[in-house]
Amino acid sequence: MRTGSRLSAAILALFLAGCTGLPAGLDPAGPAAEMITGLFWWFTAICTAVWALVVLGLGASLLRARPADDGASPLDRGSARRISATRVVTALVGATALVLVALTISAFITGRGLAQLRGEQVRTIEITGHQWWWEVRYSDGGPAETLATANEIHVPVGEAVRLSLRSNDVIHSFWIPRIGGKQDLVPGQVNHLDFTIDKPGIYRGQCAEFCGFQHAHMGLVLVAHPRDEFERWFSSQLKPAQAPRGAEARAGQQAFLSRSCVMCHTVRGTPAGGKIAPDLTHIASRSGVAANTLPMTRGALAAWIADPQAVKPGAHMPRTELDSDELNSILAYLEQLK
Ligand code: HEC
Ligand SMILES: [Cu+2]
Repeated sequence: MRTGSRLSAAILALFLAGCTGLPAGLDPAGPAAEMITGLFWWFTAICTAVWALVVLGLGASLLRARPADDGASPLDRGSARRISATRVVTALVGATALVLVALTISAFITGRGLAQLRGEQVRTIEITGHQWWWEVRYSDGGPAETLATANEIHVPVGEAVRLSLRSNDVIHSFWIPRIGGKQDLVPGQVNHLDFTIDKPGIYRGQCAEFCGFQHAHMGLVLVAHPRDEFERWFSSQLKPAQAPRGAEARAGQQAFLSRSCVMCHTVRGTPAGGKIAPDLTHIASRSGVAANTLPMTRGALAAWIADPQAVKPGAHMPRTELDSDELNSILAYLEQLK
């Protein structure tokens, strides 16, 4: 008993010390996530009740006095007993079926509710999964309003958003626990995820389907802004890259454009037009490097560019031999791409 109570005290202490607030999956930030969280609690309540009843029944049958030992074999105890046992088993099978039907119906109702949220869809954002980063494209407003970024989705709060999800290679899964359900990104198919966010904030997400070596380093963030702040973000991202300021940054741009970087990366406003890697036009405005594997600092950028394979072994960016002047100038250039 003493060990038991110590164990539960330890678990409680862990909860109080280690967790601030609920786990992300139970802390919804919008209607879709709220519905799913509601369903989770409903399932938990029903399953807890069933478990408690089973344990009570088990306890009761263990505690019940045994029939007096009259020497008869247990097999030919009175038929009245057998009939009551049949009734009990039938009733319990019926109850089990009822519980399953109730859970199925509630899951169905939640699914319908989620589908109805799709009503007044406003903004579509295209998300493409790549091994191991997220391409994010805004192309609702025609060619003049099209932009691409990576590993960061910006949305206005209170506006219905539809993500159209594709994959460039293998199956990935999009999951930001606080905004709603998970959805797979399947090659050759377009899936959708609809949501609205109520509170401004930064919501962390992660690829949730094993997709190869660096799957665990395929993080993303969703930033929900008040509408005017979102409009400012959007119009600053629409602009082509700033021209480099200062001799070092100019040398950096030259180095960037003369190296293999341009084969894979785009920097709008320069000849760099590679399409198979993250768009770097406003790289310095993002909060993370390499699908949020590292924070956006000069040191992290340097580590990544000097040797991507040391940071993220297997990532589809090869190591480029750069001398330290070249590396420093490229860093000076990229840091200005706000
Ligand atoms: C063969 C294609 C290729 C070449 C060449 C290449 N990159 Fe990359 N780069 C990638 C890919 C793919 C990623 C995304 C890797 C990941 O996160 O898994 C990436 C990521 C990056 C990032 C981080 C972007 C972000 O938003 O997280 C930077 C910065 C970067 N590359 C700079 C460079 C520079 C500078 C060069 C030239 C010295 C270069 N790259 C050459 C393919 C390439
Ligand atoms: Cu993955």
